[in-house]
Amino acid sequence: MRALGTVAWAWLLLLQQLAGASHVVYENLEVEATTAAVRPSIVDPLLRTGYHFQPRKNWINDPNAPLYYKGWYHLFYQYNPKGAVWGNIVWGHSVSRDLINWVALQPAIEPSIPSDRYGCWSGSATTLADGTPAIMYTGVNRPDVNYQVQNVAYPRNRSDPLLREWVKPSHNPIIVPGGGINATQFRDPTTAWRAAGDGLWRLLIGSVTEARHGVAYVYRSRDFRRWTRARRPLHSAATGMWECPDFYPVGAPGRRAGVETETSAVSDGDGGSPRRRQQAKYVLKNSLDLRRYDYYTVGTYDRAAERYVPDDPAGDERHLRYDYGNFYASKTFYDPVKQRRVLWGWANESDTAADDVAKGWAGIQAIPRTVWLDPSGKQLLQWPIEEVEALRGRSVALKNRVIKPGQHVEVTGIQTAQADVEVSFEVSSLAGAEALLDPALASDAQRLCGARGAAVEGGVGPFGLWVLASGDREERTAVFFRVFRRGGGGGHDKPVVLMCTDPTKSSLDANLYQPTFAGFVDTDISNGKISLRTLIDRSVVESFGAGGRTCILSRVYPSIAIGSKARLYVFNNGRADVRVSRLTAWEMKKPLMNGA
Ligand code: DQQ
Repeated sequence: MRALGTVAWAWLLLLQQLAGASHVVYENLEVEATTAAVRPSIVDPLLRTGYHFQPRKNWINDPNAPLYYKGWYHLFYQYNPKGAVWGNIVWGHSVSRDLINWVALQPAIEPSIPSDRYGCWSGSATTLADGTPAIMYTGVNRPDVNYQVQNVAYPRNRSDPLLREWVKPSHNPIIVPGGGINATQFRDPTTAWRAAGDGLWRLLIGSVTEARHGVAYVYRSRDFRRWTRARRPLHSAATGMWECPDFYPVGAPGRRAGVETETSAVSDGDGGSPRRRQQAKYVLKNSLDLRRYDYYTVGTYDRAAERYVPDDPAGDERHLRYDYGNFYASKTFYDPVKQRRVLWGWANESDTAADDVAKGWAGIQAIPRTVWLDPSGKQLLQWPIEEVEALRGRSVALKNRVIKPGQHVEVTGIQTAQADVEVSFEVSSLAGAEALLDPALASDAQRLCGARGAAVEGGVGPFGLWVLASGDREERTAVFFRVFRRGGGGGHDKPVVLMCTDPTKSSLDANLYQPTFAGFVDTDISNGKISLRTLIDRSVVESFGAGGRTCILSRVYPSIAIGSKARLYVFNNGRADVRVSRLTAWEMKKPLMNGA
């Protein structure tokens, strides 16, 4: 490795990261990285996120076993206590009263038994009938290959609301691969649920078949100790390995209240009337190892057959995503305090591993999001938990401001490197929307955004925000919408709305990996109205389009627009006028963040 030039070395590390090589151990990185190219601005502490979850230092990846217990929210996470690259994985542990201010505790689960000696990988928590939380997680038990088994851990002291110590019973591992399962691709147990009728516990484990189909195996148990695999998996699709499956019920379309995963409630015989249960919708989410994103389908759970059926038969090909940007290995939990379902997701860096070593930290969690079923019943809506609004400080507003074609307007009066921005746009007319004639682009938001980025003038749009922009706008990250009409539809088809984050100009450093991210927005824009909310946090731009119908998180590393030099603009690069009916931008305070 030493023979590699510094640029080649940096690119190699970057490619490994992008290829999803999350399980690569960088044995000599700390040494090698000192000779690798590190961008001077990357280590600027003002690029370190302020209000997104992160530990004081080092590497984190997947959120694990989020739960609420005796007045405290708990978040565990994949953590390398020894460095800023993946490796030496233990379960970091932090607690919070409000999901915003966090206090770090000692790691909760570390390698200590034969069945987790070489790694304590991802898993979930289940609240048992007597209120005890149980953690199920993947252990790696061989040094040569990543041979995976599932273990359980219980709190040593149930009266400790901070759940500081976890005990691994001697009957671990409790699930081992068998019956043709690929033992190196068998991981990430879900929260367990208990179905009325037989009262058995069920959970899912992600894997891949010989035919390269992603698969969620169902395991059942009466006592949470002896588990047997069901004859058929809950679901499977031709996608490659499924990491970190998540499976949960959602409320009726448009109802924001979450639904608890059936656990203790079922044992009391009140799991809901058969009719109610039959109508309930479920979400199955999988993290695609090959492409490193989280996709989900909405469907029904056939308890008798122990099968999940997506409502949209093409759902496994269409890949509806929680987030069209940098967001992976997510996990939800039901919050009994606010009766909502909350989603956590990991956002990796998009610099190089050598940069991360120089910074001394890598990885954050996205702002927790409340998720619920859209009134259409076809997709989820997501919105930052309301608690984040407690961080809002000074604000400025724009009202009824028309942005003419080619114009931009600066939002002044507050610092915007760490800010929360909400905007309501109104397009004067959709008549000039560009026709979307190329079927390859019409079905691929990512390609469409690549071809028609923020700098390409359009009919209706691009319009939106330039965030983390330098005074001369040479550096800027664009978050925007663009409206198209479908070709050949006689003009009566619903307009197509594209939402895009374009960070290609986010830094003067040309060597950063800064792809555009995009998703279509399933919204009715016939009245010309659409909203955008963007959480800006120094090196994160996390956006929610049309009330959370489409979300995009992007990591960016400006070289000039840092700290007080970061500016915020509204821009319109289309040919139709766009009115900002209202824009409010708040400075965001820094919460307690694990001592970071
Ligand atoms: N990360 C964990 C695995 C999981 C992967 C290891 C997803 O359990 O499959 O750190 O990022």
